[in-house]
Amino acid sequence: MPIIPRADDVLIIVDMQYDFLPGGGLAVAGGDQIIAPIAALAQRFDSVVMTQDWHPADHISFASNHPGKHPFETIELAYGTQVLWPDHCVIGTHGAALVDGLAPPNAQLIIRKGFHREVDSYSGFQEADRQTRTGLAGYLRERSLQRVFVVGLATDFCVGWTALDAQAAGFETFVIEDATRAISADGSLGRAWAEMEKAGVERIVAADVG
Ligand code: VGL
Ligand code: ZN
Repeated sequence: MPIIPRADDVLIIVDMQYDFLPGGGLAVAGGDQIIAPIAALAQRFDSVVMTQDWHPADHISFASNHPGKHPFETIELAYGTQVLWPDHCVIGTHGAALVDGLAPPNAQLIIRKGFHREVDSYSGFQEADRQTRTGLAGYLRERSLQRVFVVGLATDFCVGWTALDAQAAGFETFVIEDATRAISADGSLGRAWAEMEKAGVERIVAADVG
C-alpha cells in the first residue's frame, strides 16, 4: 500500500552533517549514500524540518572531556547512562555544517540541539534529561501537521529517539529505513528498532512513499 504524502505530513531530516559522513568525526558507515534519496524524498513533502547536532567544544558527551575515558564507553549522569562520543558537530566547525546537496528549498525550520554543555540531545523534540523541550512538538501542532516521517542519521540514536518522541507526542510516526544509516554500537540498532516497534512507530522504505 503506497503512502501518499498529504498536506499535514512533515519530513524530519535528522543530522545530515559532515561529521556523520565517512571521514567525519563520528562517521556513520554509508551516511553519504542517503543524501540523494533524502533529497528526492524532500521534494514529495510540503513541509520539511531539519535537525542539526550542535555541541560546544567542552560538551559532556565527548570522551575527550573525561580524562581516561574512550569513545563508545559509557558514564552515568544524573539523567541516566551517557555514551561517550568522539568530538563531533562542534559549533561553527565544518563538521557541524549541514551537507551540501541536501538543502531542500522547502526546509522551513532547523532545530539545533545539544548546545547545553551538561546535557546531550539525540532527539529533535527534547534533550536527554527528558525535560528540556526544543519546541518542535508545539511548532508541528501549531501548523496542524499530523504525520511525521523521519530520515537521516543515525537510525539507532538521533533518528530513533526523534521518532519515539514524535510518536509519544501524538504524531503518527514513520521511519523510512533505507533513508537512514546506523552507528550500531553494542547492539544499539536492534534495541532501537525493538523500542520503535513497541511504541507503534511504523517502519517503511522510500519506495512505499507513493
Ligand atoms: C548522534 C551520537 C551523538 C546522531 C549525535 O546524530 O545520531 N549520535 N550525537
Ligand atoms: Zn552529538
